[in-house]
Amino acid sequence: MAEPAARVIVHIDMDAFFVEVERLHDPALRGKPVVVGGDPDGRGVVAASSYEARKFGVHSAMPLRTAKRLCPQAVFVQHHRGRYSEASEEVFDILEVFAPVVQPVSIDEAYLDLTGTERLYGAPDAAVTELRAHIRRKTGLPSSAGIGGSKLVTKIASGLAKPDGQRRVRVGDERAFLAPLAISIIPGVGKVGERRLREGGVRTIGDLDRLGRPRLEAWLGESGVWLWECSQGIDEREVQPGGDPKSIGRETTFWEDTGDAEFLESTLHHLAERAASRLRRHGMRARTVNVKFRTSDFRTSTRARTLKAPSWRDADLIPAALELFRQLFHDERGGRAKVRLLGAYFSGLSREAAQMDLLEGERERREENLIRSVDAIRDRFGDGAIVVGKVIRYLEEE
Ligand code: DCP
Ligand code: MG
Repeated sequence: MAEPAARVIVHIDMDAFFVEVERLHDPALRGKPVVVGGDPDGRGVVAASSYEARKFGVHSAMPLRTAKRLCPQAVFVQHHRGRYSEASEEVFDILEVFAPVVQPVSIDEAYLDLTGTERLYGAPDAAVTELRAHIRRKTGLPSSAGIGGSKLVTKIASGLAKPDGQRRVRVGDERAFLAPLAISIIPGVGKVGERRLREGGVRTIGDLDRLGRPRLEAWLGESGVWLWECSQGIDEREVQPGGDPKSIGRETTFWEDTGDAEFLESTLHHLAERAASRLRRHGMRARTVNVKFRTSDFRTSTRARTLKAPSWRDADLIPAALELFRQLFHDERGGRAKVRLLGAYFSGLSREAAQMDLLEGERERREENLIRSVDAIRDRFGDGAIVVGKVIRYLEEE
């Protein structure tokens, strides 16, 4: 029997994520040491630091005051949660289109399983170079990646490739790749584990390999076996697809609060359209349309409407969102409110097809196929590439 093809796993992690998102909003931060977390004289801790600041020893979770002492010339900025989740969603949208299986690990990090995509994408190195370039073009954000046959190896490789790099470890080269590295690089070997291993004379992963499995097992039991497996690059964990989302949406915060109803409506139209496209990409339908609205005095209101039947169609979802917006906008001081944040969300998500007669079913399937290809073209060439209205009309005339 032929051996099963080696897995092709990618670990991708955004570089200095919060810092880079802040740099999109304030380009003057580029090239400077930057610390995200807030007031350097306050009690907070560092959320993220730029690579320029890391040279001075600044790192995440360190008290801001310590960061200031180590790097007084750093620019200290407040953090903006909304900005990071927005950027994260944009990145995950790209990953989900690119890879058949995506496992989100944190706000800025994921494993991808690219096994079996070589015919489509070519060699994984080139595919990942293209993916990272695409992420940068679309979002302006740098990332790094590790490519290999297991989660362990790719996670370590992406860390070593940072910033703005990628590293591939070929199947069979794992032991040699890992041997010179310090044991602390193994995710899961904490400070205590490291101390204990050092006391036993183990400093590098190569030392684990030389000790061998029986001695490690006698010394540390189960953990010894696990450490030995790590030293061989053995890690059978699969890339697990993320579960179905509970809601899918898009929101935006304006640079300047605005009361321009026409501008707000067209923004909401765009947000709802992007969210609907995302819904279809997940192969889902929504039963409920929600609009979220925050005014300049930081009051947030939401309003929801339940559709007659779950839908994935722009023609059902977008008008419902616009209608909700008009109600909310009117109810806020008779249409004189200034808006800070606007969002469209779809919830009550399901996968099963709505009830319909046979003829409707056939028509719906054709329409669905068309919309999917429109979504695919938009992903590739941008929103302006196709006007959906025309496509749908063409279908109806047929
Ligand atoms: N984060 C945080 N608090 C921490 C660690 C991280 O708020 N203790 C946030 C800020 C980071 C983001 O999570 O920007 C991603 O964490 P990473 O560990 O991936 O760190 P970075 O992306 O900042 O840097 P790197 O280039 O090392 O990945
Ligand atoms: Mg990161």
